[in-house]
Amino acid sequence: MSSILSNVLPAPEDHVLSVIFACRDDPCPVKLNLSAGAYRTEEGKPLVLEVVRKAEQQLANDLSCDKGYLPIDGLADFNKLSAKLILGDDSHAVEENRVVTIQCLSGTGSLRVGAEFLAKHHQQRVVFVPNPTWGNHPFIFTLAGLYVEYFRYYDPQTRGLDFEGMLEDIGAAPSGAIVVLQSCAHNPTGIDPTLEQWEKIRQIVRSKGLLPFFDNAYQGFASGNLDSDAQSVRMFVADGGECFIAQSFAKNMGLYGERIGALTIVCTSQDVARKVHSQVLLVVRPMYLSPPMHGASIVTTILKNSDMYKDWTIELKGMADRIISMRQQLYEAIQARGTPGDWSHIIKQIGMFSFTGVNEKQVRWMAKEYHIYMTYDGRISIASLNSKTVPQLADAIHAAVTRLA
Ligand code: PLA
Repeated sequence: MSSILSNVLPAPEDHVLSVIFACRDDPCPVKLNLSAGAYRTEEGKPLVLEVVRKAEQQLANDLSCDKGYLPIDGLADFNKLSAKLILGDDSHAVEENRVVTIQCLSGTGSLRVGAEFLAKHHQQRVVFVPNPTWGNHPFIFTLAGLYVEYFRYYDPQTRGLDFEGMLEDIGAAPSGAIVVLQSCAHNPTGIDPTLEQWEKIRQIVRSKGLLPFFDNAYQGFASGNLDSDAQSVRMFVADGGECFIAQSFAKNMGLYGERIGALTIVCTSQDVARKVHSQVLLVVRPMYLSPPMHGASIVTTILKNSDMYKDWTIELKGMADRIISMRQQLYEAIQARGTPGDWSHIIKQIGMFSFTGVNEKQVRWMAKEYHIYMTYDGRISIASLNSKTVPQLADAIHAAVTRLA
């Protein structure tokens, strides 16, 4: 039979997916997957937060809940509460009704809706993203029809922020260019600017007339405190300027598979916000009509109820603290083995990941010899480690570094 599809070429190798597939196909019973950013408990299990279970029970018992379509922009209470979560209780922008928030499909969907909106309504088509950044950023913006360029971010020599380079590159961006900033717990480097540095970044973004687009995928996961992790965004919003924010509840509420997040667009006036809102609806409707209900209902139930909210912050802090203690354990285990080099970056970095500094050759070797999988840039998900797997990883890193320098 003739085939219409036989001319389809295989997709080029995707670095992240190929690691995931290699791990999936490895029959070794003690294989360790540190490639994807997914929180695991000390027992190595995925975690459903107790407060999420409680909210789900409550929703299941509420016979007034139906399964009708949500509006194009999602659940109204969800949008209001999500905006408050990132912008703060006392946000002037919210009080002045110049904030547009729409429920989207987690962080990725929020970025994509924002990108599509900008491709349609913004004259300047260049987007600057950090080098390196989350691997999906360039795809999301390019597929929306924008042009991706990079600003310097990571300095491999110091294993820290290349702050001078960052300011220089952002300062040289053309007027109106979109600048993607990760609000906290930068993926993959685990390195965030200090508050003083954020202030300098804000000044240059504003003085050059650039448009900040925050990716807020890890609020609460960096410090364990939701407000502290929102400081960078709030600094930009406080100056009255425009700002895009893609928000995700995948990590901080453990709702990965619910695909729940929000796009917030902070405008300069209520009138602008009204027009922007009407146009965002036109971006969403032909894409997926309206967003799914379950995740939004869970988040709304938790954010609305002060007891549940408090329980959530305690569980969130528990996850953040466990990640910090895994960093410490890994650092100590590497030190105890006398592995050559300075490994203090492991405890200095912030959030879910560690950018270990091991190279691609060493990563491939550890997969083959130790059945430990990480992305080829040497990024590991610290949140996927536990006390039992730390020694396994430290042994592998020690062997890889000493044998394959
Ligand atoms: N933004 C950043 C910076 C991310 O790291 C991720 C997820 C997202 C947005 C999107 O998350 P969401 O759509 O689930 O809200 N990055 C993961 C997942 C955790 C992945 O790439 O498959 C990562 O391992 O990098």
